[in-house]
Amino acid sequence: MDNMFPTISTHRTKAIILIVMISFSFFALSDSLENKSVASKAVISNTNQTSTATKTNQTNPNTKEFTLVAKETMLDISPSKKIKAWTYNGTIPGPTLRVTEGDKVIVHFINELDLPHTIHFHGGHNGTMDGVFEIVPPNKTFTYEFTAAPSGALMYHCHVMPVVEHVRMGLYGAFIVDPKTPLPPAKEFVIVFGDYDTKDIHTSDPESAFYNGYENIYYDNPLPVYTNETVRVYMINLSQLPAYGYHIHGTLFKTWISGIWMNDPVHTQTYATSSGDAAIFEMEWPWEGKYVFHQHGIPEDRGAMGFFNVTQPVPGLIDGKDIAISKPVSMIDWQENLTKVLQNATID
Ligand SMILES: [Cu+2]
Repeated sequence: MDNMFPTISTHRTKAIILIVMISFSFFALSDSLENKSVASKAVISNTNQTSTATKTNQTNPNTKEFTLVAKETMLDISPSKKIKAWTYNGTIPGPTLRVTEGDKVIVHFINELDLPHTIHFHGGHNGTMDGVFEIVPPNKTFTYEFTAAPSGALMYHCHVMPVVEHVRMGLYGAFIVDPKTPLPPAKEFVIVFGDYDTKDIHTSDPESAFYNGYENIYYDNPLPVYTNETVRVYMINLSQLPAYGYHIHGTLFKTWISGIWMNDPVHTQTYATSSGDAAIFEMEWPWEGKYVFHQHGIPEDRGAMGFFNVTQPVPGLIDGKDIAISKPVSMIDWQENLTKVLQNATID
């Protein structure tokens, strides 16, 4: 743990460069997207666009618009494992897409890979937007459009067969739908559980298991929270493993089963999700300390282990920025930047 802070600071420069590059890509794509009619949904068309951008529609606050580009990406999933992945926008997992229940969601999918792919969203939508039968060939695009529902921790992933291969290669991410009524304030984290094997992409016994695309990512870079701060975890299981329990130390936690807000929470010490399922957890600690979380059993020894670093609030913390007291704090951008830095991705 002692070298944690130097590690982060040496990566900070890389992170800033990456953010600048992504910003340029964002603006470069904006023009081309402005010209794309929203009404042109469900069409497969030719494209030469290249971008890692996601964007929100600025003209209508109830429309959330994103672009996901499937591309071949060399990236690290541990200090010793560099893999040739398939990604949405250059990382495993792809970007977290976050909307509010009832929003119109528009997702422009650009397939820059050599094989057909799709995006299948969990949650409600009609069959033409399901990302199963509307196969998107190489160098083609597809626009998904639907109304976000229900609220909860949902997900997206490629659904071309063999699905295990397409997901495990990296084509997956979190899709968070917030309720229309704002949630109570909390410090929020997204944890997407995945796995990989460098020798057999179809194995049921993968050598790597990880949160947000990198082995032991939050053991080496613990999640920072404060005593008595409400912590909310959106846990998304896109591994190909059997259901192992997610266990958190030093506390019981409230669990919204399947990650669906309309469910009543139950109190749990450990909660197992299967592949393709999710859960929302809420907890807090009155004591300072390091509180481990992990997939209890085999995956914890293959990289699915991290911890919350709980410290006393210090003077000068800003409510809603540093600490969640009366306002929420999302750590999702911080998490995504950390994954980008650690994966050190290069795109062909
Ligand atoms: Cu695919």
